Amino acid sequence: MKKLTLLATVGAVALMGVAANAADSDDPIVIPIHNWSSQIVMSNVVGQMYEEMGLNVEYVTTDSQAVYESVRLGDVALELEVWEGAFGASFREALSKGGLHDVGDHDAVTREDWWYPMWTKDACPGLPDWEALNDCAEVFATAETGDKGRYLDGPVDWLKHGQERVEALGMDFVVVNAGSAAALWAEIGAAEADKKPVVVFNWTPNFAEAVWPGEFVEFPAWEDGCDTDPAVGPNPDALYDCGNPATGYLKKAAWDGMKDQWPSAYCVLTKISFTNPQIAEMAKLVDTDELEPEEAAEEWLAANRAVVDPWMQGCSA
Ligand code: TMO
Repeated sequence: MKKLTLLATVGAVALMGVAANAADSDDPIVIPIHNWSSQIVMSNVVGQMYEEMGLNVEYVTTDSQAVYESVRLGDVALELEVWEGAFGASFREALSKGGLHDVGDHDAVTREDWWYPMWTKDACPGLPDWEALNDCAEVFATAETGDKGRYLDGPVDWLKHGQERVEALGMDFVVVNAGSAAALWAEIGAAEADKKPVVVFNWTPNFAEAVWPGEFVEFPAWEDGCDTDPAVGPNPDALYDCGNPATGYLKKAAWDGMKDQWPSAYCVLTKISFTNPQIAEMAKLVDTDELEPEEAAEEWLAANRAVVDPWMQGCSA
């Protein structure tokens, strides 16, 4: 029964030239989904590619740090967006325990850090320097933060360590965690009409860069060990006294068992490499165009067959 289903599926899809290898399991490939749009759309794009190959796919919403333990244990098959700044530490930790591996980098170069829309510079002309930002802290004060500035950090599970950074660098800012990515965009959007100065967590590639020109705050440059060795960075007694990597990686990761259980899917994963504009477009289809992630993925795929078809054809049986 199992075999018949698989053969029928492979037969049908073979017409499209992207058949999965008969050695692929028909168990669902479990793909984890997190709480920012590009990751959700990219996961659907790759899931839809796998479905075109006759493979079964299931999506699960998971915590974006705990997922590395899930990949290591094979509870999910892969992770498509390992951002260096947010997840490098959890990824390295899981790597050292074993069970997952690095499937290579996307073409994309990433940055995640304190960010402001350009109008903010009118109120704080020394930007993007972090010390100039700190000298302007009162410009960002709100009823909630008293005479200190408000910094809206990402949702807690992204572990951005904003509070530790404020303490390590002696900054006059209060760190507030956004409940969702949407709360970050709402903060910028609400400030736009009056050109109110705001500083929030943001990243690239993202849809936001096409909507609000802006800049990242320049903190002391990231050095390896800034999050593990107090001696690294300008404050000899503190961790997190550096910015995030300004040219961070975006990796793919897989459970070690994936290549034996779904060799064709694994083969495609090794070839996948999205660029900054492609990833920004994935986010835009949801955050600006307001499509559901599944529809956004369909639309993205339809517009990018020339990108994905060679990856899939290169992995056909
Ligand atoms: C991990 N993120 C892209 C939200 O910074």
